[in-house]
Amino acid sequence: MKKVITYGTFDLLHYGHVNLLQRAKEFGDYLIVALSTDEFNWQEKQKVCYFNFEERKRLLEAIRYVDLVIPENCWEQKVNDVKEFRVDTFVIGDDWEGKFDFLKSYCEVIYLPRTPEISTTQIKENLKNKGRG
Ligand code: C2G
Repeated sequence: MKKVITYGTFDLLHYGHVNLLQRAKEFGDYLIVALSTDEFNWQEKQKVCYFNFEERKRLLEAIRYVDLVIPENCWEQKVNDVKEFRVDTFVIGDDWEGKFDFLKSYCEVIYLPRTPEISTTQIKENLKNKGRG
C-alpha cells in the first residue's frame, strides 16, 4: 500500500483544497491529512479559523480521497509522521515550493500547482464586500 501525506488548515473548505486532495491521492492508495490544530494555526500561522479543528476534521473525513485525518501540532512533526505512518510520498501545494525538501531523505516530495482564483482569504473578502450592499 502506497501512503501519501499532506498538511494544511483546510478552513472554509473549498474546491482548491479538494483539487489538491484529489491529486495527492493519485500518488498512492492511502491519503493521510495532517490537519493544523486551532492552537497551531493561531500560534504559528496567525490564522483564526472559522471552523474549529473537530469541524474541519469532520469535513475532511467526508471527502472520498481522504483515508485518515491526524492533528498537525507543530512544524517539526513531519519526519516523525513519515516514519510512523511509513509514508511514501509527501504532497503539498507549490506555495510551499522547496520548503519541505528536507523530507526527501525520507520520502518522495511533490509540490503541486495551486488552484488559481480561490482562497479562504478571497472567500472572506467577497463575503465582506457582499455584506456592504
Ligand atoms: N491549496 C491549493 N489551491 C488553493 C488553496 C490551497 O492547492 N487555491 C492547497 C495548499 O497549497 C495546501 C492545501 O491546499 O497544500 C491546504 O491549504 P491551507 O489550508 O492554506 O494550508 P496551509 O495553511 O498552507 O498549511 O505544515 C504545512 C502547513 O500546515 C500548510
